[in-house]
Amino acid sequence: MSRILMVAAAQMGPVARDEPRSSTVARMIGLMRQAKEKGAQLVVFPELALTTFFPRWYMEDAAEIDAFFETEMPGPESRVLFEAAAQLGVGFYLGYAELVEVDGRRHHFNTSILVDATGAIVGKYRKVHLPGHAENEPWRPFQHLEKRYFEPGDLGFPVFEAFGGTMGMCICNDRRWPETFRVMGLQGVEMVMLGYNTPVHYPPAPEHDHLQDFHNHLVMQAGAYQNGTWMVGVAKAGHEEGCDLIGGTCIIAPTGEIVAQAETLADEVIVHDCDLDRCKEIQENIFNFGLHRQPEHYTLITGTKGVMRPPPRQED
Ligand code: CDV
Repeated sequence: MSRILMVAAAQMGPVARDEPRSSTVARMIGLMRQAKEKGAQLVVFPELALTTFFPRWYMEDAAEIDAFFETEMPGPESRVLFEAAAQLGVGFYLGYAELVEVDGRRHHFNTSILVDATGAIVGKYRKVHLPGHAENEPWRPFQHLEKRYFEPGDLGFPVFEAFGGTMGMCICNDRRWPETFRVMGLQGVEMVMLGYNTPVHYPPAPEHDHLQDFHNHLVMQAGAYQNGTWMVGVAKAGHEEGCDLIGGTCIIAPTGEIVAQAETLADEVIVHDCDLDRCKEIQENIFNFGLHRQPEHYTLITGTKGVMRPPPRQED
């Protein structure tokens, strides 16, 4: 028996600061059509796909900042994406900046949604691990102000029964944290979707710049294998507003093997027939959690945020 889900990873090239959402959405619909022609049932788009990666700029003006956010989803410009998906009969994962008001308080999140083949939202995730900093740091060639513009997600790492399987979402920096995958793994996740914007240059440790592509695949392949899940990682890539973003969009099998990978730093669609039943090869064997995990030894992971070193050894 097999449960095949053909998934498409829709990498996007740069989005300029002044590119209107209507143009970005038209590009995305083009990618969606290509994906459908290849037979895809589900299309995964990048993080913050509707706009340029705005956390690279320091801004103080609330209206200027909020212009990058969506107050409704679908909104006036993104509605056509939902309509195209429903008309084509494909689902999608979309990353965007979300602005919501709850009890008179405004909240900004770095969000992704899962939309089914009828155009209905069936899942939402808000980015938990926000990298970067909150204040202007002029020594950097560009800023990474996610801690200024977003608050950490408040939804945890939910999974969703959709597309014939158990689907999970996370966003960019989340992929570097094993906890992200394990929390979804413990809910039986069978496919994790993730969009990212990752600069080649990492100002706090530029000696690692040449390792950006390696680290990108390293963490996603490890997360897939250690939880026996399919993984779809999708970049916004290329030279965006003076900043080089890595590509490396890929689809990873539950064994940790990359089975499809983008070749460019531009708009590009790759697809793969993912047999969700292959998750069992790992989940029922080497990483059979129920059989092999020893959670009583893992309490530090949820009980502690930073490093807790042992007390210094007493001299005799
Ligand atoms: N958008 C991101 O979360 N980017 C981070 C960079 C700043 C390291 C990432 O983990 O790729």
